[in-house]
Amino acid sequence: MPVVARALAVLTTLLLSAATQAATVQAQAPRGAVVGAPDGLATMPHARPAPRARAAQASATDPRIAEQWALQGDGPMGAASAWRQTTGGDVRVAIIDSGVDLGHPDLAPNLWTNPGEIPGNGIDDDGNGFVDDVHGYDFVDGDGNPQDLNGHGTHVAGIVAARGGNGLGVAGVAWSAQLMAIRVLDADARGTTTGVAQGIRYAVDNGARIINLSLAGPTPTQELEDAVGYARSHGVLIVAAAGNDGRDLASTPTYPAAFGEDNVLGVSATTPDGGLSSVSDYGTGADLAAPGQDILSTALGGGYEWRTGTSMAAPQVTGALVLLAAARPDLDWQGLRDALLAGTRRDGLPVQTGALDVGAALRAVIPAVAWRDAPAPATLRSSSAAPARRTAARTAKANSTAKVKAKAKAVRAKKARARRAKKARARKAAARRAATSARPRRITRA
Ligand SMILES: [Ca+2]
Ligand SMILES: [Ca+2]
Ligand SMILES: [Ca+2]
Repeated sequence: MPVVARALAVLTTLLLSAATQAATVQAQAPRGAVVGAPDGLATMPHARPAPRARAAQASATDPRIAEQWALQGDGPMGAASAWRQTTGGDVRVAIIDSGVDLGHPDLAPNLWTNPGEIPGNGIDDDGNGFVDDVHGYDFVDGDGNPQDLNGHGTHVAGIVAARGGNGLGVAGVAWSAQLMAIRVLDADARGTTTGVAQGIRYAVDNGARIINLSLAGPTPTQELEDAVGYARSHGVLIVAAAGNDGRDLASTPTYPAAFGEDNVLGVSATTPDGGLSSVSDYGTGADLAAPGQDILSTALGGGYEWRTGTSMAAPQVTGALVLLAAARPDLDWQGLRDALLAGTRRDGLPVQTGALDVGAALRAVIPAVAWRDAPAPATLRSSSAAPARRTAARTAKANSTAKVKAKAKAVRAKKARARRAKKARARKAAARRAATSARPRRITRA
């Protein structure tokens, strides 16, 4: 218990210092509890996974796909099977974070655009209460420009849906989507629960089906919980990072992940080995786990970078939900959630279900007749398998086996010819009988 008490004291200290920061940035906003992005941990270069050649998954033309370990084959999270069914669509998904680098060439094609808003004229053209909100809104500065000043939200957005197959950079779990950029974290990736609640309501009111919240805070404020309930009543799923304190959420809960509402999916982070990342929170409140360590994605200024944390795991799940919603537009939030959780791998991770498997999730909702399997691997002919170390004895045996086989084949061929000849004779006889019996009928009808 003293350990827990110390941990809470440290959290409180961080909370207070951060609260001061947030208050100066957001003077006009109502006071709210502080939330932070649970990572900010740029991965050290030596931790970068080595590129791996994957001829079997050449469909993504993005040049850095081989460095995205989570998306290789079906091993980490079933991406290969999923991408044979769908690579995304126009599913609207809100990234409530530090904003998005709106000019990033691997993100710009997948940005949501508010059709009723004219940019830069200082007028709320579509009357939704927000001026010039073309791609989303900035609740930190209170304007229509949710440009990222930290890099966190840009990284998260790329994991969900960096444009795939465009010959550029990386691919998201979904190759296409409508990314709504909602800025609630400042340049230090700090914000308040008030801002997050505002962001959730904006996302819901503007048609997002899924909300990604790669952020967490220790305080379950009523306004945050009300916003989560607002999303639920409008059929919107919320995917939340579990937090990066390496703790059990049962004793040290983070919010919104630990809220009891069933439209909230808390996500823990896994390593390339499939185990729980040492930084990841876990336990009650963590519905499932997903790859979160050494994740390559989009960076400010049109670049790419690695990051580690549950902030990187949540958007894998969000991307998976985009694929599910694209494949089955008829499913409501419960259908999407049930399919996602039904597909998880129950492999002993300390989370409510198991590890994300987007292929298995899709398999749960795509009819068997419509399911596209991997092409069968080309079979090797015996002649192409070089008998480099074949001994004389084995060669002789093989030759003798070959002779026996050839003789058996000749016998089979002779029998087959005989059968075909017999069938042909039978067909001719049947045709003659038919012609004979048909003649009187023709005459009768005529
Ligand atoms: Ca507007
Ligand atoms: Ca406008
Ligand atoms: Ca790309």
